[in-house]
Amino acid sequence: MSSKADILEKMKEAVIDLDDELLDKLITEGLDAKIGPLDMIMEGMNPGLTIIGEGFDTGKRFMSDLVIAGDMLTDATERLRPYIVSGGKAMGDTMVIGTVEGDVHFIGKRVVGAVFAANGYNVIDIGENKSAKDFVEAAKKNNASIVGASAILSPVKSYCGNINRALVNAGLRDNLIYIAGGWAFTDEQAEEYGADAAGTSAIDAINKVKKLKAGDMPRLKDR
Ligand code: B12
Repeated sequence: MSSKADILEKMKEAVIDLDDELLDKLITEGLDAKIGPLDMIMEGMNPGLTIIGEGFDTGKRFMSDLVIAGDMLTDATERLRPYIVSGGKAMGDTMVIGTVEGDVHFIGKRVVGAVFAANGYNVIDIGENKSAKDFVEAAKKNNASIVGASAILSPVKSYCGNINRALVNAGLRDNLIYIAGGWAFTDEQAEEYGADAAGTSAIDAINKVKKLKAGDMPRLKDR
């Protein structure tokens, strides 16, 4: 049997080559070899996606490559989701998560949602290109204790500030944890836009939320 490193490397190559059949076989191999689903997504496939993104940036790849690679990751995440969720013990807390207005990227948001579900959260995914009003309405309706905003594109990251203001105006902000994240999201940006923390990955996000809840990391209002 191939080693974990071999399988992850082959997954990266399969994404770079846009070979969805091979990726599917490698996921089966990965599951048989008991490789964690998040390791497969973040250490295997994601580096391949990053290379395609960089190729797009420098004009070496087409938009269609981004779409195909994005679809491959979406299918893989859906296939692996039950394996991420299987350890979860329901604890009654609700997280509302969505991608901000102007942004349609959803793969990372789904991975974050799956990790929070695996940690016992009832996750309500409101979708992509969502306004501050949509976030507030969903938080109110579902009595959310966590709101997560995904902002992948640089020009839309500041929209996370609009969501914070809308949560404040609705009187919800003090009673919930607000976490923002996405490609290259920094702690400084999170602070500037009024979030309690920035999550650079799904694992980083759940770890920070656990610390914020336990009081081991101060919420923005207490800093
Ligand atoms: C796939 C992809 C697409 C797909 C999206 C498919 C889909 N359904 O999501 C499509 C083809 C639609 C697309 C479109 C565009 N894209 Co695009 N895309 C990508 C690509 C290659 C991968 C993104 C991805 O899914 N990564 C995998 C996931 C798992 O990683 P992630 O998103 O970073 O998520 C993790 C963390 O960020 C964090 N996280 C994410 N969300 C959240 C939320 C919370 C609450 C928290 C705490 C954490 C968190 O945790 C996640 C899991 O660990 C990236 C390159 C890259 N390396 O990121 C470019 C990229 C993001 N795209 C880019 C661009 C420019 C575009 C377009 C504007 C292109 C165009 N000219 O039209 C459009 C924008 C459309 C729009 N309005 O949104 C740029 C952005 C540059 C910038 N500085 O803003 C990138 C970086 C490519 C590049 N290098 O140029 N794209």
